[in-house]
Amino acid sequence: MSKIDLYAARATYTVVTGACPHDCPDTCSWQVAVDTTSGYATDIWGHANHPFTQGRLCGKVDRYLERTYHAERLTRPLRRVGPKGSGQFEPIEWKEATAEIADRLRSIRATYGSEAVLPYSYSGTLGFLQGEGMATRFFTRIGASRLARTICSEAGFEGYCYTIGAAEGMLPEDFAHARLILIWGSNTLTSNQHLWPFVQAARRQGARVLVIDPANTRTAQAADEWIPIRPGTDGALALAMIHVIISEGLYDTSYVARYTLGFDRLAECVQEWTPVRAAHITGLPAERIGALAREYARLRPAAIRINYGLQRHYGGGMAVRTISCLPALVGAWREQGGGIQLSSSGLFRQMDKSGLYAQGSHEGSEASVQFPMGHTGEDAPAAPRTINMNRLGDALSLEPALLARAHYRPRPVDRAPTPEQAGPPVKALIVYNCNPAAVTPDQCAVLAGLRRDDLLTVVLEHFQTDTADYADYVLPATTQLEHWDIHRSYGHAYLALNRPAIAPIGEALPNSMIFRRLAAALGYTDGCFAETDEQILRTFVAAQTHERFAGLSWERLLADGFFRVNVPTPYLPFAEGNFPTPSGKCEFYSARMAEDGYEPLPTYTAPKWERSEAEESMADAQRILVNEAADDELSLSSHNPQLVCISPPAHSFLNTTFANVSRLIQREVEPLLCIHPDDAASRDIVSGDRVRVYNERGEVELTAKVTGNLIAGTVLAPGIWWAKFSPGRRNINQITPADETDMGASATFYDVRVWVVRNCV
Ligand SMILES: Nc1nc2c(c(=O)[nH]1)N[C@H]1C(S)=C(S)[C@@H](COP(=O)(O)OP(=O)(O)OC[C@H]3O[C@@H](n4cnc5c(=O)[nH]c(N)nc54)[C@H](O)[C@@H]3O)O[C@H]1N2
Ligand SMILES: Nc1nc2c(c(=O)[nH]1)N[C@H]1C(S)=C(S)[C@@H](COP(=O)(O)OP(=O)(O)OC[C@H]3O[C@@H](n4cnc5c(=O)[nH]c(N)nc54)[C@H](O)[C@@H]3O)O[C@H]1N2
Ligand SMILES: [Mo]
Repeated sequence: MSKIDLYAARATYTVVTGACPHDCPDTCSWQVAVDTTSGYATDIWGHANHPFTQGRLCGKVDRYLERTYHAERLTRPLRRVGPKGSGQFEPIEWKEATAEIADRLRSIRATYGSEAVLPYSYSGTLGFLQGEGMATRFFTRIGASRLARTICSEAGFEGYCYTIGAAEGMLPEDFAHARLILIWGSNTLTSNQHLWPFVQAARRQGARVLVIDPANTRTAQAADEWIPIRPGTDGALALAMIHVIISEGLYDTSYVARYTLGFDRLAECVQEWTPVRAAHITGLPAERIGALAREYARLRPAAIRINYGLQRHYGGGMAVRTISCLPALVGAWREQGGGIQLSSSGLFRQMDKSGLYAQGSHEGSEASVQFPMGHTGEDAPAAPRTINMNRLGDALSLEPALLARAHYRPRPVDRAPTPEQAGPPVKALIVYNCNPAAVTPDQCAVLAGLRRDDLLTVVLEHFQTDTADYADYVLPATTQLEHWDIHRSYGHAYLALNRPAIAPIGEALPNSMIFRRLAAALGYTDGCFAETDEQILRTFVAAQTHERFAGLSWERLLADGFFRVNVPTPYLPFAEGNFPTPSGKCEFYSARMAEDGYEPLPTYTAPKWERSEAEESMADAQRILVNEAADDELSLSSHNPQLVCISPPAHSFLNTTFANVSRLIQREVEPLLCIHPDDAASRDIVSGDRVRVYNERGEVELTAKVTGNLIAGTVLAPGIWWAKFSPGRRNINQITPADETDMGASATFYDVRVWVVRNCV
């Protein structure tokens, strides 16, 4: 018997349809059984009718009830009583908390101006309302600094859009029709599980599945072949593939002639990109590169799935831009099962969000489609400054030169402000849907900022996270079981409605209500703070007049729980060109890139870790000299070369979410460092050893796992553990850089080198 029938048969149960709020391409629809006598949710499962969820939740969200009813859920507002970071708080009343916060905000704005207030949020929930909906109303009203939400996907997004025009491409269902599937920089079985049934369907029809990844991930192990590439070098592989496809005449001449721009120049610029050259860079045999290019061009339809793993490197934007040229070159877009998928967020780009944000949103780039409040370069002169979230450490510095560096500059043509133009120091940080003390790069700098006594930090949370420990006020927020929302997806074509299933736990409130109360405490009486959550969402749905949303209504969402954007099935968006680029073609040559300060043709942008080793170790040595054990470090560095360190998602966590649920912690065991047997042997490391992983930024202690499922020269630390549950209360973001990618000023988490030594203590 299906779950829904099971509970329908029980008089005291109701079943409520909702949606998973998490940052994952799958955006599942779920159903929750609630015991109406107690009001408790007792069961949760994937919606059986949802064509992509297909009745299954992942191992993490299967535990959503455990997380919701966790003994450590925050249930009352808290005020700090101990030093920052100590985690010592006392409960207070909501009224007191909002009044005190409003007082502090008023005096900060009077002294330093509104830009001294900085919102900080990312992807705790991707809901339109509990994400940035009400928050935007609040921060726009205040005139706070804006936040460029760059921590995840901007580089790839920008690179893709320069070539294709928008974040649109293949839909996941169509992977079932492919004969060749390249999974490129994505651990699909971990981070996009619901795509896998379609990959399997293709395999049953004889498709080959290849995984291009520095690690032999569970996805690579389940595929036909692992193509072990050095991190950050995918652009070189793609250039060599283009070289082979063009030089051997394997491209689709008529597709190229009709629907692409700049082929001749592309052909010229890839001439030097022989497989031999790319082999030196990528670590792959030249023969394998040549064969891959031929397979890709000949096996039709050919599908590529890129996720965001490969763009967390300095050249990430250019790499994605180059890879996105491949389907047009071979005409893969013509067929069902051919093309590429990065993100489907562009399917929702015509949604009208102006009413949602009420005060007038300030969306600049396409990037803001995925995460609202994106960059605002073209805004009215009075627009507040925009701070790059990756540079939180700099943003919280009282040094104007560092603050200037934290300003958002997504393109080479965007100039940095001078220290004099940097604006006021950040005096108030309001964090929601985010755990910056654990997830943001250059953790030492972030924590130094969060420790500032003169900084007002307010954290809206479910749990006492690493970040909440640094708050002056912690405000308890509701989970997805307790509030309304609407979600769109970045991995498929469905919108989903989330209905609350249970009453809020303790005194927790939805983010929307917390911002309403803060607005009220500041004396704002604007109508946009009076609308209820349900009203806001109804109005939002009613405002969608674009043909893609024809048939969408509130009633329909209530009845079905989800809605497929009006695009044809199968969806072959570029079978006859129609690229949403300036030229309407797939842009091998991009004039827009030239204007923005880039090379207009695909080119290789090397990762930073590849920079001259000598140059780097000199600089590092100088910095390390100021550390204690300096002599040790210096002598070590000469015979202990640095390793590239990547820290992709752990299977059982979602960033730091779920990393406090004991059953999921048990599955991940402990904070690990996967290391190749050769790299381990030369350092005298065996599995189970505690190792120190460090560089000039910081250090973290991990447990070694020696494994051949990784290329030599690269280590891998599955993330993201809570720092406070890690040795020395430090996690992997101790060693990650706040440096920005080539495009979109995104994060370069995986473009970093570390020393690894066995810990002798
Ligand atoms: N279980 C789980 N699911 C998640 C998340 C999670 O934390 N846990 N996170 C969610 C989030 S926030 C996001 S953004 C999405 C997408 O998340 P992604 O970051 O795309 O995650 P993965 O799919 O694991 O892809 C990362 C893969 O890329 C590989 N990789 C790293 N560097 C390179 C490189 O330079 N080249 C190539 N070819 N491969 C490289 C890694 O080894 C890893 O296997 O997943 C979401 N889903
Ligand atoms: N080293 C390393 N660092 C990384 C990455 C990596 O691969 N390696 N990945 C990066 C990526 S891709 C991403 S997307 C970021 C993600 O970074 P974050 O956006 O910080 O994501 P989470 O760690 O999941 O933390 C989200 C927090 O929001 C809270 N939350 C959830 N729902 C709500 C709500 O409704 N209201 C409120 N107030 N709070 C809520 C959760 O309790 C949780 O503590 O991390 C980045 N950091
Ligand atoms: Mo992400």
